[in-house]
Amino acid sequence: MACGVDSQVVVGPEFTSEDLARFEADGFVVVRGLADASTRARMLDVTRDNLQRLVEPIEFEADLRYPGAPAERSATGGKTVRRLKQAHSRDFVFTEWLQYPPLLNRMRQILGDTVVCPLAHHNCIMTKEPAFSSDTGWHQDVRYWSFESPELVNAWLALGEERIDNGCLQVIPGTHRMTFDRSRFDDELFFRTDLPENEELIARRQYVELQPGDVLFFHARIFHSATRNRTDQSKYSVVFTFHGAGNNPIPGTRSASLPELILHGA
Ligand SMILES: O=C(O)CCC(=O)C(=O)O
Repeated sequence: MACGVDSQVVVGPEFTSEDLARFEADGFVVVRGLADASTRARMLDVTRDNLQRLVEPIEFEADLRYPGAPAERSATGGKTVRRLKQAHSRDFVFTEWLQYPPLLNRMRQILGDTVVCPLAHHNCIMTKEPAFSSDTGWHQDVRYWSFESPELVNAWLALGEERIDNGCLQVIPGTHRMTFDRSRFDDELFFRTDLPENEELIARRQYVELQPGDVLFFHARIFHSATRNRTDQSKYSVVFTFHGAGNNPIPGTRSASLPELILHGA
């Protein structure tokens, strides 16, 4: 199977006990160089081709209208893509990625032997284009997801460099285990930045800068955000979410609207 390791980067087959302790305490951990150059190149080829041909399903920046986005699809820049959805069906390289032992083993360490990948959430190539990208406010991914338990873990693979200036993710460590009053969120369940009682927590943000091939594992309850891309180069990331066997989507919800992939370890 592809996805192997670049010769100059040594990646262990699984999390160390320090990684696991950090994930439990902070809600995130970065593994450097998990995806090799040939896997990234294949993913980038698919991304560029699908962007050029606007292969649906697509979420456009204008659909969400976050700050910085064009007001509508017919406006200048209105066809700027925010996400190529259903990444898994776009090319076999994504199936290979989901089965790649150094990724899957790590998910099994957190979620248990049988790891399940919902196709209804994430399962996308996140695109952040220079001219019309947007700011994503502080949120928890599970806010609109409906599972028996909120214990889901995301794997965010950087296809290129992710830095502060091109809108890398920001996270607030430990928030995956905190609970907050509803009044601290706005109508769309973004954590409000205008409340003095939220300031101290937001000040604890950490910027997660990534090199190509690095993977950010983060809990779907952790608060995260990102700014728009302020450079002249596109930023692309491949994102999937996972849960353990027994944590089922609630019937009738969007989370149960598509099948799930059951991933068995090698
Ligand atoms: O890159 C970004 O703007 C953040 C994306 C994100 O967190 C999300 O869509 O859930």
